[in-house]
Amino acid sequence: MSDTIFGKIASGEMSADIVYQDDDVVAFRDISPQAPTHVLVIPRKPIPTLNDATPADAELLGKLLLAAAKVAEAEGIAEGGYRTVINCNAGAGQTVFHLHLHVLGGRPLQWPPG
Ligand code: D5M
Repeated sequence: MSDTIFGKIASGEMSADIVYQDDDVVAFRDISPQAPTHVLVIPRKPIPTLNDATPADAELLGKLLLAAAKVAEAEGIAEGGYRTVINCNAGAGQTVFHLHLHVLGGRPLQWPPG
C-alpha cells in the first residue's frame, strides 16, 4: 500500500493537507496547486493507473467521483464550476502511479486543456 507517496499519505505514513477521508478514499490539497482549489482524491487501494482498474473496482471508482463532488461542495466551487481530471500514464502527464482524480476550480478553466 505504501509504495508511492500517495500510498504513504493513504496509510498515514506521510502527512498531507487532508480535506476529506472515509474508509475508501482520501482527498488532500495538491502540493503544487494549478487553481485556487486543487484537491486530489485517491482510493486507499493502490491502483497504479485508470488502465489497471477492473470491474471489481466499479463501486470504488464511483466513490471517487462522489467524493470529488463532496469536496467541490465543501470548497465552495460546486456552483461556479470545477473540473475533474485523471491523467493516465506519462504521456498524459501522470507522475504519481497511484490513481488520483484532480479537482480544480476557483478560476475560469479553458477548454481544451493543454
Ligand atoms: O499529478 C500528481 C500531482 O501530485 C501533482 O499535481 C503534484 C501532486 N503531488 C505530488 N506530491 C504530492 C504530495 N506529497 N502532496 C500533495 N500533492 C502532491 P499527476 O496527475 O500524476 O501529474
